[in-house]
Formats: sequence, C-alpha cells, structure tokens
Amino acid sequence: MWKVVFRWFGEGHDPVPLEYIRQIPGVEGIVSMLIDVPTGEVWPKERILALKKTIERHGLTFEVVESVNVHEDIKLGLPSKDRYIENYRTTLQHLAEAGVRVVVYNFMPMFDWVRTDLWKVLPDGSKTMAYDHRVLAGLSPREIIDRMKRDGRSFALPGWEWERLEEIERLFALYESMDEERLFANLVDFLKAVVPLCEELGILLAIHPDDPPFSVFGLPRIVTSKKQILRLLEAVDSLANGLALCTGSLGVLENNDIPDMIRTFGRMGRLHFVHLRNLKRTGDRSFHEVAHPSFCGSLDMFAIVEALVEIGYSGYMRPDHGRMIWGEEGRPGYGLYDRALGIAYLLGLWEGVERMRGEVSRSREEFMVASSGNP
Ligand code: DNO
Repeated sequence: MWKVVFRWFGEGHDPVPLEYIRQIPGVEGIVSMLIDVPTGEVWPKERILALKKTIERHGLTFEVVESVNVHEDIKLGLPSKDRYIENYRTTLQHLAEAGVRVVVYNFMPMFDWVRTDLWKVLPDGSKTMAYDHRVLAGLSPREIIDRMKRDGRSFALPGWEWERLEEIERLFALYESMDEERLFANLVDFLKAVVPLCEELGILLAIHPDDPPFSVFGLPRIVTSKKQILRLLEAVDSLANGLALCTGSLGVLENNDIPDMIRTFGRMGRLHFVHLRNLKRTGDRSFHEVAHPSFCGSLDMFAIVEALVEIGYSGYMRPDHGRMIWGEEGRPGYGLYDRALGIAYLLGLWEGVERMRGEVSRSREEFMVASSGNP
C-alpha cells in the first residue's frame, strides 16, 4: 500500500491549514519545502527541523521534500557549479538528519512547469490550468513571465524562482548552444556528485518528469519518455537515483504508456514517489487539467492504480493538482477540496483493485493508525 501524502507549501505560503489536511481520510504525511530559500543556497537545519515540528504537531509525518531545486549553473555545467553542488550536498545532509527519506528535484532548464492559462473555466464553473502550444508560439518568454506574474495573483507558482527568471534574457543566451546530449551529461555529472552521498544518508532522489513533456521556447527537455528515463536510471545505477512518476506530466503524450512505465521502473526499485492526476488532451500539444476520475479526462486511472498494486508499490503517493471548486481561492492546482476528492477516489480505486485481486496490503486498523497519527 502506498503512503498518501499531501503537498503543503509552508506557513505563510499556503492558505490550506494543516488541521484540514489532517481530516482527509488516508493522509499520512506532508510534502513540503523551504520555498523562500533561493535556489542554490543551503537549507538551514533549524528551519527544516522547525517545519518538521509544525507538521508533526498536526499528527502528520514529514518524509518527502519537493523540491530541492537545482541551480541553473549546474544544469548549464558552468565552472561555478561546484559551489552549488556542495550546497546541495549540505542540504541533503540536513534533510537526512531531519528524517527525510525522499527528495524530489527536476532538471528542466529555466522553467519548472509551464501553463498558458491558470484559470480556465470549465463548463461546470470550476477553474483549472491549461496549456496550448499555439499561445506560446506568439509570446516571448519575457511576456509569458509578465503574464504569469499578473495572473498568478499573490501566489508564486511552486518551483518558479522569480529571482532567476529576472535574468531570463541572460540565461536564454547561455542555453542557446545547449542540446539534449549536453544537458543529459550535466545531469549525470550532478547525479554522480550527489548519489553516493544519498546512499550513505538513506535518501532516495526522485526526478520529476518535464512538464509539459516536450520542448518549450526551444529549450531542451530530457525527462519526457520511458526511453529517456531508462537511460537516466541506467547511467547512474543506484537505488538512490529514482523517479517521481507524474501521470499528469508524462500523460500529456499519448504514446507514454504509464502503467507500463510503473511496472518497469517499479520492478527496478526506482519508483520512489507517484503524483496522480488526470488531464484532457485537446489537440496537438494542448491539454487542460481535470478532476481525478478516469471519466473526466484522457488517462485510465484504474489501469494506473492497477499497475501500482501489481508491483506492490509501497512508496509515497500524492494526489496532484486539483481544480478550484466550491469558491475556493488559492494556489493554482493546490486547493484543498478537489485534491481531497482525488484522494477519496484514488483510495477507492486502490481498495477495489486489491479486493478484486484478493489482496489486502494494509488492514483497516493499520490504516487508521497510520493516517490518524493516534494509536
Ligand atoms: C507541479 C509540480 C512541480 C514539481 C517539480 C519537481 O505542480 O509537480 O512543480 O514539484 O517540478 O521538482
């Protein structure tokens, strides 16, 4: 049975109270980060411990961090990268000392995830995020950022490091000569510098796939398919070099067979985290996010959960992005209500699949203890 966790951005950065998250049946822990530490700097140990304390006070665990972002100089392979790698290693040490088991990161040049509309209104009145490649085609990166800032209301998007994006023109020039092979080589160099330490610390690194899984603004993308991910896992052959499989990122491409990826990477012992959500493909490189059930979108969530049950997945799972419903205001994708509905649905699928297979990986009592924090 997976461990259900919920993403929360920290006090003052997330309007969803931990008290409410605790009340979602099945949730055991929080996935969080120190969102205000600039990328490349060390995460102070006292701050990590304070975050852990806050989370644990609410009967929840803190074992997964998302994300410790990778400094651009590492992705670019600049000589200045050594200092940032050293800082990354120190952060990993601090996280391990606080009991963190899984650390998520991504290796997307300059941007984290990209959408062209953060507030698309669906026919039922709910709001969701959408991406349409044709919109980007006509916009300069600077225009996109100005727009995101305007439409993002008071919330910065996770992983969007504004201080870095302020230097957008300079970074674009640096990436001009970068192709996929060089970016891949830089990722492997980075992993070789941190994976042995993770092995010692008992930390599992989990790379998040590129979102969307194709080039935006002509920048290279190297974590978009089974083939690319396999190559990466094999290049640094350690259990500590693993994957955060995000169905909503990989699922944008119809050719990505997600249940097959789950079976392959899971059997290699390299699946450390899964992000479960659904989306609707609406054309060539365009889609919008939908509620979690299969009938709402293009992904077969039953087949996805079935594959997880089949490999005996016991890592972490979080319901990914939800829509904004019932008048909720908050961070796009990260409201309380729709993600909570998502959990209820996903747990229902899990229970159904297990019972059909005549398996029960966790008794009712064990489940209650795990998710309530009270023996
Ligand atoms: C989007 C998230 C990403 C993810 C990072 C991981 O909602 O899944 O921001 O956390 O790409 O580094």
